[in-house]
Amino acid sequence: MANEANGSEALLDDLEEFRPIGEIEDADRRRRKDLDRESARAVKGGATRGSYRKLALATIMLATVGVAFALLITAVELSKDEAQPVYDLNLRRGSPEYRLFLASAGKLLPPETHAVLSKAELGMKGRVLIIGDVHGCVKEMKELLDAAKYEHGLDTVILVGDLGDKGPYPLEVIAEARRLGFYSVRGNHDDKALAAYEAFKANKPVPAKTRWVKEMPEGAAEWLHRLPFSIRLPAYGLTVVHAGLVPDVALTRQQLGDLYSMREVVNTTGGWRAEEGKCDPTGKLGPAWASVWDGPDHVFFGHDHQRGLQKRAYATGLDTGCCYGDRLTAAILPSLHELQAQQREAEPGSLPKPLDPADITLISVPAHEKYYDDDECP
Ligand SMILES: [Mn+2]
Repeated sequence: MANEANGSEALLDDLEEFRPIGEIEDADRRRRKDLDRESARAVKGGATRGSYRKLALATIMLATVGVAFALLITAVELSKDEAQPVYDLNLRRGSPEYRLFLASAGKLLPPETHAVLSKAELGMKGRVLIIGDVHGCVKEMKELLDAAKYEHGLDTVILVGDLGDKGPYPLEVIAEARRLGFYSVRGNHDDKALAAYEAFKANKPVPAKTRWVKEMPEGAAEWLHRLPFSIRLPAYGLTVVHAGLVPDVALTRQQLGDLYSMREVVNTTGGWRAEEGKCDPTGKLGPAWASVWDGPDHVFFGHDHQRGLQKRAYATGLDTGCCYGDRLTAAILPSLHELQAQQREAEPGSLPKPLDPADITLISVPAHEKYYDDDECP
């Protein structure tokens, strides 16, 4: 009702510019009489112009709802005939397609999104080696393992993801990781590789940068598909993700897309919000997430070669841009046996403490050459 009155006022305002005041007042009086008669009839419950209008409106609304429902049913029926949705190769974070992708569990998501490595799986005597973004640099990966005196069957190796793209030997990196029983989290490029593989299988175009997936054995694709978004080692108080975590948000409540794409966080009234922060190494949008991460787990991650090695109190960034001609870096952690011996010496009978940054040894090897140019940032 208020709207109707405002509407009339607006109409009168317009007319006032063109008609003499007397005429306007006459018209206004007539209009008010009409309205009075109409409302009097409405109170009596008789059929009025107003109630006809309401009836017509209700009919139109009912018809609209009916048509919408029919369209929905048709859409559902049509979608049943369509093949399984294939990855959208250009997913923008936050886009409806992206949300659909994250929601389409089963085919596209790994069977286990957040993996845990127990003490039994790690063993007491082997060390833990966490390696930064390899991006097809298989020669450097082997040299890094040699430099770390890696012992197969004893040490546990965890890759931070982004095994292929950019560098020269993506398939060899995956083959070597599978052969040696490495663990890895899923990086954004592993996801792109899977998407490209799905597209290739469906006879759809594959982006030039990801053509290598055409040679990928099915077992390798399945291995990539199974990579979880995070790996936790409770015995060490550490978590490995490809890109980052939003502070103050439980692991299981984190957006999976953030885990492999974020670099920075923006402070909002509702808490921190993840930002991809691509080409923003000076943090104009917000600080590097790792600089504000305050545990409890120590997080090892990659994905941010522009910032390079990050040594924070509760996080270590390991992407030192090997494919860009820089270095490949690993963090080495002592065996649980050794850690426990140290802790017993320090505080007899105490509970296991969080990972001490002093227990992290960093090691790196130089890239043989610059395999890829960072042409994506100005
Ligand atoms: Mn990445």
